[in-house]
Amino acid sequence: MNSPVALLFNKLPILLVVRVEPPMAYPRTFGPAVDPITRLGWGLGIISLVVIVIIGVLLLAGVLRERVASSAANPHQLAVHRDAGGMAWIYVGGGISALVLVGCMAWTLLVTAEVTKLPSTPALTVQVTASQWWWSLRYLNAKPSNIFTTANEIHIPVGQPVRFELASADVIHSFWIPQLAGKMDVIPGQTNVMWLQADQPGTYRGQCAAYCGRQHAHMALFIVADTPQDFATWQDRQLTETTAPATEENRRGERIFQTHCAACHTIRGMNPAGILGPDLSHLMTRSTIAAGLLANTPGNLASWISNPESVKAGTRMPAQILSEPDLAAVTSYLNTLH
Ligand code: HEC
Ligand SMILES: [Cu+2]
Repeated sequence: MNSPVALLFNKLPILLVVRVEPPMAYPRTFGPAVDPITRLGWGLGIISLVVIVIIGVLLLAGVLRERVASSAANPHQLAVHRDAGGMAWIYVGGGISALVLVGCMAWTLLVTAEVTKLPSTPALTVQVTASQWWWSLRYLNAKPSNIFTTANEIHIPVGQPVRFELASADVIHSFWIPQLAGKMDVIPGQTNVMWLQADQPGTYRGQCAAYCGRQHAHMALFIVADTPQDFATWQDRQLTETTAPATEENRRGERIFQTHCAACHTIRGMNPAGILGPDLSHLMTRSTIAAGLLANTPGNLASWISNPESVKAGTRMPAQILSEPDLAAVTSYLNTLH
């Protein structure tokens, strides 16, 4: 069953539907915090190519140029012949190269200044805390009751600048959503500030971009750029508090959650409220679990909860020793967290 041929045939349909443009392709970008960098990248690339072509042509011309005739006295001896004023070529070549390089440097500095300049009136500020191996997201608000926390999936309103304050709970990570912004390191004991803006609605994939341990590759994040109405709806949903579950099964699930999980996880409106793991208040509004590793389906939730280690080796969430019915009850309860 598991022969290489069978594997190939199992995987073939997946290979065929792989999108031509991978989700993190950055030759094409979608916002003012990154578009100048993209233009710079293309520009420097094209200039480098032109330089290579010019030098290649000159080199070929030099190699192929007919040599000045050897002196008649000794036909085996090549004449070393220098045009008067040949040094001028060196000055011209050196001068042009220097101009091009200084121009590239100036362009780079201008772009750097442009993309790092924080917007004076951001639509919102999100505090991002990176941990091995997931992202906690706290949406700040002047009104404390409007502050909420979520994980891994950052909703923002389309077409508006959003400010990010980046902190780390453990090691160095790097916050990178290639289609929307350049990389920014996330360093323990320091808060780095950056911004981005998405000009088109859609989901943009991001990834931790500094090796941060065993599951570094499974530390993805998503920016979902919503229309202003969709964003407002999402935000209102995040602000709602949990209510007592409707069925006996789910009430049991909630009790199991409180005894087994709430030391690490928060559900808005419930005590205690742990912060070692992602906020689960509105878990069902997220499309993936475990930082992009699994689609958020009831089956994946159950296998994650019963044995996270088998899904994401090294994860900071310990395996839960739960009976089958208890696991079903807690999973069913989590499925009510819309
Ligand atoms: C010791 C702390 C701890 C305990 C106890 C714990 N978890 Fe977790 N949990 C975590 C951490 C840390 C993560 C993030 C793992 C990752 O993505 O690498 C996590 C992730 C999750 C996720 C995925 C959330 C997301 O958005 O990616 C779910 C669901 C979850 N836990 C449910 C539970 C349930 C249900 C229980 C109790 C049966 C539980 N956890 C007990 C620490 C804990
Ligand atoms: Cu990381």
